[in-house]
Amino acid sequence: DENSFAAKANYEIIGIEPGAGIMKQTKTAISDYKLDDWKLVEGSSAAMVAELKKAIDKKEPIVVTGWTPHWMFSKYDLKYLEDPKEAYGGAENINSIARKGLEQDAPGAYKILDQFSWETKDMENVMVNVAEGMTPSEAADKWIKEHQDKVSKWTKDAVPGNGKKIKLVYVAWDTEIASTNVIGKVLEKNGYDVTLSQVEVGPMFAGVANGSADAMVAAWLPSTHKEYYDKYKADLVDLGPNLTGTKNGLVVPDYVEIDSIEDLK
Ligand code: PBE
Repeated sequence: DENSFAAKANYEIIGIEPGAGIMKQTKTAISDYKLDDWKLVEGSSAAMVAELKKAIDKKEPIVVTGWTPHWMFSKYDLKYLEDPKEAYGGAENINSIARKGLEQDAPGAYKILDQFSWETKDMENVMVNVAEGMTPSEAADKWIKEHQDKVSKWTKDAVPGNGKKIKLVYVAWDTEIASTNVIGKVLEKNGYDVTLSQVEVGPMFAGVANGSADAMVAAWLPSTHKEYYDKYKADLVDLGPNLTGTKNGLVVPDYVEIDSIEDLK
């Protein structure tokens, strides 16, 4: 019926970049919950947030793909739709991954990447500053300056880089823009000549696996990037979580009348 939430939201879920794990999870959700009339709209993380803002300004219904950590939760009143069928898996981790041979070629960088670990509130601090207008580089510098205690744990016993080149790959998700800029700066301060290279998610995994990139800190596991991880894991060195407790799902403004993915039917 035309007054249903679904009709008012145009049967559209506002998605992000086509290769993102959350897009695949959303396709699973559409099929698990039998949302045959719904379309998943491809776009970008930035476009998704822009659509969300537009809808909130007009108090209109909207459903987006969303994840935590994200600054949008501190800026807007939002809720995750309940996911009783667990199409989005549960809480996850973000892992750091190095290329094979990095430990021998750049032991200091390897050690720093291996010791890199922070919390949701740290990542959000950087993300909020970027969302409010700082460049990622400025926001990373500020966070590092204010958290020397954490940074010194990451750099403990790491030999200096002596100008050796390190290439980090990342995808332009707000979370990864934050983490990659921070760890990039920390590697620079330890004497490495660091390049950050923005790519799509498939090439990010492929690049570290084939050695054209040295590392990434952006593997959401075990579910979001399972497809990519399983494909390349034999050629990667998994350094374990740098952040625990992430979440993916469908997100709506607090003011909408539904609470569960089941209510989208
Ligand atoms: N995300 C943010 C990514 C991982 C980081 C949840 C949008 C994804 O879905 O692949």
